[in-house]
Amino acid sequence: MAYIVVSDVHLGSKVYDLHNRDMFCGFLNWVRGLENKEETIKCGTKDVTIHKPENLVLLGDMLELWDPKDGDRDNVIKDSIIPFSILSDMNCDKIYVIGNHDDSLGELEDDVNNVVLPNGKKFTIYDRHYPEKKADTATGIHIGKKSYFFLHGHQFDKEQAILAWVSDLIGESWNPLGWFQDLFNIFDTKKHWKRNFLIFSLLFLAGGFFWSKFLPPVLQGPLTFPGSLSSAILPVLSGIILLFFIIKRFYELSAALFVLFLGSWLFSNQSGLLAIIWGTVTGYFALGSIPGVVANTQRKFYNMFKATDKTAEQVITDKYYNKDKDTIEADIVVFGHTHFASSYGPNPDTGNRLFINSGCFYGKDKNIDGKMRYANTFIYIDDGGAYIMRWQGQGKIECIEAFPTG
Ligand SMILES: [Mn+2]
Repeated sequence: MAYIVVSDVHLGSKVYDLHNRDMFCGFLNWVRGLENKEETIKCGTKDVTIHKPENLVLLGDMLELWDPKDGDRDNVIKDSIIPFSILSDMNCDKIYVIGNHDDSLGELEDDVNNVVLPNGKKFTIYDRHYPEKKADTATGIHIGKKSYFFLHGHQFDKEQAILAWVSDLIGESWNPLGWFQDLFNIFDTKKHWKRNFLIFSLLFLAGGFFWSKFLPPVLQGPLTFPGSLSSAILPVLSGIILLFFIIKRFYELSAALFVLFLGSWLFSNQSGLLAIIWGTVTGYFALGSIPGVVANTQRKFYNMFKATDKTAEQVITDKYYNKDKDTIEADIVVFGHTHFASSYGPNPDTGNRLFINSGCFYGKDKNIDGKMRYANTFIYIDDGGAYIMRWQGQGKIECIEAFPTG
């Protein structure tokens, strides 16, 4: 049984350099080719043979849905077409574990569950980790003599804890910045948020100035019901028709009628009508610009707390990882998220588990405090052990670290 694990490709990202996408596609093609030709490479003194994997684990942040290039999610689709075409053609099952930058795909967990591709291979999405939890503990899967557990790793971030807590509470993924990102991807907002923000500010300030002088009488108008019975006939009739439409489930019609009804009532009061128009227009420009402001500042906000470039050791020892809360039952925990292919443990800090980080296909190699943080890394696992490896293009592989178990 062989597994290959990759994470953090961030397809569609702003700082995404096409070089990484090309490296990733080249890598996928190489994995596809393992079917016909196994590859033997040197890991220290040992020769390791890389077999065709039965499973390919995509360990999160494959897509950049939080902060795509120009804030435009179309760029994610553009960057994904080629890699996903190759993926669908590969002769192995695909396991997509959701990360934080692609967490909205978690909603697909029930839909994309053992979906069989034309070549007979399966594609499955796991919202949290692989394998899934059974009862209270999550037991790893056995490959050779060891058990392995796969998760993206943002779960170890202190800063993500509040999001996770609220998500657990309401029973669905909660991500306020994702909500702004959704709003930002409305065409008018995406293209004109700066202009819209200017208009919103002007309307808001002018309106504020105006209503501060006229607010009391304005509120009196729309909030006082018509006094005489005769003037109540029209609203009552409209109400009955409205109720009829709601019962018949003509919701759009009901909504339109309600607006008309409200409008005609307010029409008798000029300032009330003006307030409605002002509120609607100002609201439109607020929605058409504030998500742009948020979407364009969130990167700076996130960079203040980001866990990127942390080694597996830093994740554990900086208390990003809390072993007392850990319910994972596995010898080896494989995670990504920090973009730093590295390992830590087993020792008491790690609950006597080995932690291996799959690194990334993102950016360039970088020397960080004397340690190389490589781009374009992956993990190969088979019965003989686990290996952190580095794709250098053109079929060139280098072994970074080996964890023989056999
Ligand atoms: Mn991540």
